[in-house]
Formats: sequence, structure tokens, C-alpha cells
Amino acid sequence: MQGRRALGTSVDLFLGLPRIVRASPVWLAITAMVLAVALESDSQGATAASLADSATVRPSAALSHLDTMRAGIRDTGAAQAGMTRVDRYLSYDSSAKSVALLLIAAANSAQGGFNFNGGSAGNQTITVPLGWSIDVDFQNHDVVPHSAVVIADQSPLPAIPENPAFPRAYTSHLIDGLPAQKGHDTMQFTASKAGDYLIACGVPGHALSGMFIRFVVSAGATAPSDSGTIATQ
Ligand SMILES: [Cu+2]
Repeated sequence: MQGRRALGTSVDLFLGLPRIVRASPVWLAITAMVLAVALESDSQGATAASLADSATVRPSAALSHLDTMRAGIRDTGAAQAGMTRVDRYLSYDSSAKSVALLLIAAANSAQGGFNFNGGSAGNQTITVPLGWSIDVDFQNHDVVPHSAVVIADQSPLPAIPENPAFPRAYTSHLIDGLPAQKGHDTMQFTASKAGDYLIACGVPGHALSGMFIRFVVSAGATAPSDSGTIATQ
């Protein structure tokens, strides 16, 4: 930007000079130097601008897709083109084979807030078709830290559920929990193996005390679904 301005200024100056001066070798040399400096600083500006641009670019197309789907979740009206809304937490895109799940710790006061979207102790089941990509937007609305991880269905539950069933199927701060009332993270994974799983809180003791819902990856399902105890607001 500065370079472009300097370039314009030097051109204006040049045009404002008497023709005889413009033609002199000394002036031509000075003009060449000014232009070189201007272009150099312009290209640096362009590089800085492109770096700034790349810093704001999301790491993958899937994430921008997630944003689109989130926008649809926030929308209380009709689902966006190509998107189907199951409920306020779950939406999907059949053609993209992707699911957007808004996962809220303490969506309501059920079980003292130790719930996901109102479900606890396995009383809610989210089912997704095998092979679909799952984008989870986790938000902690509780007054204590929570996290989330997808683990194999198991009994008894581990005190610390820390072995995700799929790569990247867990939030950050899995053990210490994302901060109360403002904690937020996303997780993206592919539901690559059919079976019964749990979405559990990773904070020690929380899953054991009932902070888990069910997550089923189904080879037979053609669309995601959500059933059982779900918070309505
Ligand atoms: Cu928790």
C-alpha cells in the first residue's frame, strides 16, 4: 500500500518536472531508484497482506463447511439448502455425508448440569451413518469445567475416559476440562467403524457419575438421528 502510494507520488513528481529534467540521465537514475524502492516495499506489503490472509484461512474446507452448518443450527427457521436439521443440536448434509453436532455440557439443569444436551447416564442416543464425517461444536455452559471424548461403550466406565474411539474424537483440556461457562472447542472425526460408543466427559469422575450419552455408528442408518432425553429450550 505504502509502496503503491510512493510509486504514485514519484510518478506525479516526475510528470510535474520540466521535460529537459525528465530526460536527464541523473533524473532517470533517481527515478529508477525511487521506483525500485517503491516496488520493493509494495511487494513486501503484498507478502504481509497474503500472510495475514493465510493466517485467517481455516485449516480445512471441512471447517468452513462446519461454519455453514453451524449457521444453519443457529437458524431457527428452515434448514439451509442441502442441510437437514434433526433438532436444535443435530444437522446433517446427506450429499456431503457430514454431521454437525452442537454438544452442550449442562444444556439444562438435569443431573445437576452433568449432562450433554440434556442427556445423561446413557439416556440419550445419537446415531450416525457409518463413514460420515462428524463435526462437533462443544460448549460448556456449566459452572464447573467439562470436556468430551468419544469412547467405546464399556462397563464399568473408566474413572478417566481418555482413550478416544476415533482419532481426534476428543476436546482439548480433556482431563482438566474446558473452562466453566465459556469453554469451547471443536472436534472433527470420521465415524469409520460401526459400533456402540459413548460421548463422555473426560474430567475424572464425571462420566462415572453419569455424564455420558450414547453414540452409535450404524452401517444401516441412512441419516443421523437423536433420541431419548434431549433438552428443549
Ligand atoms: Cu464433566
